[in-house]
Amino acid sequence: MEYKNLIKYGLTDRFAQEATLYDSLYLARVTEQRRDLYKVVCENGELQAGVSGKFIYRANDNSDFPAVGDWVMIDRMDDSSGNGVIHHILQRKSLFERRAAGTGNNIQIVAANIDTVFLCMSLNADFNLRRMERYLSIAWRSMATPVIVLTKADLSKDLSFDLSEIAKISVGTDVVVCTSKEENGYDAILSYIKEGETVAFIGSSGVGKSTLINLLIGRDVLNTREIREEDSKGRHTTTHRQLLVLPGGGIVIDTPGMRELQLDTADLSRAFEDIEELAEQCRFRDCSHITEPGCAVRKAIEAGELPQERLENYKKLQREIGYEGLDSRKLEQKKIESMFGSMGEMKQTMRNIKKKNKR
Ligand SMILES: Nc1nc2c(ncn2[C@@H]2O[C@H](COP(=O)(O)OP(=O)(O)OP(=O)(O)O)[C@@H](O)[C@H]2O)c(=O)[nH]1
Ligand SMILES: [Mg+2]
Repeated sequence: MEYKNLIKYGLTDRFAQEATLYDSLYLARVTEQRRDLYKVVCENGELQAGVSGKFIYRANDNSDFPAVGDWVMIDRMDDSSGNGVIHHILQRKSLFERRAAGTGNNIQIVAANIDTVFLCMSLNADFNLRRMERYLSIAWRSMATPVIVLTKADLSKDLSFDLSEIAKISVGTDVVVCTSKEENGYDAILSYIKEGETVAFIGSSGVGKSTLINLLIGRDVLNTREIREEDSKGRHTTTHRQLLVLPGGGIVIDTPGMRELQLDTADLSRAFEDIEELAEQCRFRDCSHITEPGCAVRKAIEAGELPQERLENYKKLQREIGYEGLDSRKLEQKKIESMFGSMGEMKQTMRNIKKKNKR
């Protein structure tokens, strides 16, 4: 099959090749998702689609369902006689996923098959190094190359200080500074968007992701809205993920503002330093502070030095992030994984970055 339209949407030989394995199905890319209804684009244009029953039957979690950016095999080329049915997802080359706060281990797919992920944070009140660390840690796992994008440079009180702060955590990741208030204020980003490649913008609500994409497109195709005056927080203007083609040839994915990411162990330790310090004095290193003799945490509760509630809250969060019941060696490993994905993935991403920078 000769593809023209899909090449504009980032089709590479590797996906075209894989698609030949499926007789009587058509290749398409997911451009939008609203709950279980998808918009996909195929060689003949856009159509609406849902997933086959097999997906629902076989899926273990959200990552088994199609996401924006996925290449899929679908049963028709237009939806004039009903929505299309997605039968397969082609093997993903990258996957940006996150665990949402307060949802246990529920995984959300932010975008699939992206080459570069712009981790956006604004230089106003939203500026928060810990949050950028979390973004970087999920980016390492995704196999996409992260780029730190600092937006709203016009609002920074001390740009050189902010940049020196970011340098402390950026570990080899490029940092780009932007503003929509100046002509060409977003040019620095353009060099990262190559023809046929897919980039995604992620970050808190209100940092200016959609504004930025509108500027890149040269038209206001996406809704944007002022942030709240009282606390500089965004209003969750973008409500679903969407893939768009830039006039210059790249493909961009806009995403809704991320609410807080789930805690990882490092955050847990920081937030519950008192308990972790007491735990070091427990007789057993892997004390669960329930029935073990010589438990310093329970002793502190009995002495009225530590509220029982605090221990319960700590355990609840431990359960949420799935670290409960791990011994200290496994816990250390988990911490490393949560920072960098596996070491192999981190190294691979580092190599990708080096290769990219050479080009
Ligand atoms: N001062 C200043 N304001 C900006 C800049 N970029 C965007 N804004 C404003 O910030 C507000 C939020 O921008 P959006 O583009 O809607 O933010 P978003 O990141 O897409 O937000 P969600 O869709 O809610 O995730 C709008 O009022 C923009 O005009 C900038 O560089 N400087
Ligand atoms: Mg938006």
